[in-house]
Amino acid sequence: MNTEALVPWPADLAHAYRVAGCWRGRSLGSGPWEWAEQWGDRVAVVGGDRRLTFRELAMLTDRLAEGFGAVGLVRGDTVLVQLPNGWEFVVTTLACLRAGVVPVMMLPPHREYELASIGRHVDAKALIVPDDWRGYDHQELALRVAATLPSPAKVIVAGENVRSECLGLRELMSRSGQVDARRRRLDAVSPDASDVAVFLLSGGTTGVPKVIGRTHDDYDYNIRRSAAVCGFGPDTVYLAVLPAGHNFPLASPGILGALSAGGRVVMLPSPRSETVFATIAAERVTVTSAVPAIVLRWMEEVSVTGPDLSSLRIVHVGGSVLSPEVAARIGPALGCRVQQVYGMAEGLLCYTPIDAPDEVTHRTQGAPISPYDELLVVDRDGRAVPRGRIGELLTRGPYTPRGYFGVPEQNALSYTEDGWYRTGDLVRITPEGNIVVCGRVKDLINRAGEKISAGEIETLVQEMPAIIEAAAVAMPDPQVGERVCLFVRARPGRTLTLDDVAEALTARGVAAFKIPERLELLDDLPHTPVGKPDKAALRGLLAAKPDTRS
Ligand code: J2J
Repeated sequence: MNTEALVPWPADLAHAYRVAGCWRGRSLGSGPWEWAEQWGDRVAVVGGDRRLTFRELAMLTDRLAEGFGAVGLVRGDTVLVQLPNGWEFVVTTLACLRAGVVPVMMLPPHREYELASIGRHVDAKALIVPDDWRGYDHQELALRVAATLPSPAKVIVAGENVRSECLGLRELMSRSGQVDARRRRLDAVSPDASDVAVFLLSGGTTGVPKVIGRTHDDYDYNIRRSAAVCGFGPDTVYLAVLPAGHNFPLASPGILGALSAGGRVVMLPSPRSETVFATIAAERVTVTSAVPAIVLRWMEEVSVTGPDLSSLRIVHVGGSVLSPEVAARIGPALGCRVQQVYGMAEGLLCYTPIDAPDEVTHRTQGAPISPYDELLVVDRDGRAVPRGRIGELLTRGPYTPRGYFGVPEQNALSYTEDGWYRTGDLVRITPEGNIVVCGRVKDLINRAGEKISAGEIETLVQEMPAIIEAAAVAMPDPQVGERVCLFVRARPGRTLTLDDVAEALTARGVAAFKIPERLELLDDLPHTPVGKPDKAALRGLLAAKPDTRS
């Protein structure tokens, strides 16, 4: 990895965060053995038909970490991890943290376009994928992508059907040998706490790859504070249903929060109500996290005669706007409490307190996890607005890095000169210090918590010969919050259908969740005075002309 492409915290602040005890100077890779020493024989991870104790988890982590070394992956190398929620995801992530190999958290629906552009950007040395997932051949995809990357990249496959050109993940972790000796060897090459531990993907507002390097120090603090605020402990049974590569299920407090508190993690690759309810009952799940779109489905499909959800104490809801009305119905419907979570892969995390009054839980997105989080709400000219007024939220703090990896021009837009991250969210702060998300100024579509960059879609469809100009706009939707509507000025005499757009984007290797779900052809797009498509006017057109499909 090109470490010069990272943007570090200023040295004086880094020092202050250490002195304050936020940064403990330890690698996240030391976690599994520390946990094993405290909770050795208790079950740590459940995934498919595997149940791993903390001790087994530590041993597998070490075996895989050493296996990475044996195939030439060394500290500082980046690997694209595209695994569905299963025990392999957990072991792979921990082994990366242990060896200092940096996982880039891709999502299972990503295809050539995302894997190749991110893989090039981070100079990936390997892709770790399932053999086959939901009828799609990920090995084949990974081999195609690997062939386009600048450095020779290995394809490591989780599953049974490993092709001869690929390496088997299970084989890499089937190493024999002395456990303690291996542990010492790995301890000796442990990454520095200031090294990047994981690369998370940003929702993004342009076509530029935006990856966020989270250091061991910062992510450790993020996890520790989250686990404390959410009351995680050895009795926690956390169900991971959102794609585990998202910051929310991974570390808010999620999988890493539960394990580091001595709790248990149940990995489930699907948020389907039936499976989720059955798993909650079977594993006595106490807490899970979901985006509002998924919680809505659970609420619709839970029935009084349904399975036993009595173990469920808390649902964390975040990722997109949750209306106060829906928030108020979740508790009674699922028989648990709600904690709203407002977070971002870039850093800042806010939770409503576990024991907050309904007013706070239903109507706010909570308060930051750290007294060192700095918040600034500004108007369009960047001036602070009076407390309680709406403006764009800027933030800095001990777990909010100062820039994306390797994109200085983008960083000049997304961060202020003095290191504030521009969230692009419009918020107000209540007198009690809770954040209320009121809208956004960034140009993206939030589809069931998945962020889709309008600019990225526009750039891609503009490659189609039939299109002169295109603008992607969020279309409100009762199920998923927002869907992508594409406004297009087509070349005279050319026809264009939604299917044509879907076909072109699919052929280009774009993830299915980004594909527009409505197409509106216009003779011309409305423009702002500076000549950009006028999105406010387009949203107005949508409001006046609701979707008539089905
Ligand atoms: C409204 N909008 C929200 C909320 C995030 C925990 C929880 C969520 C994310 C996440 C995360 C929102 N109400 N409660 O990483 O660790 C929108 C905002 C924000 C953007 C960040 C976590 N919670 N959002 O969603 O990086 O617009 O992280 O800036 O995917 O989601 O998106 P992302």
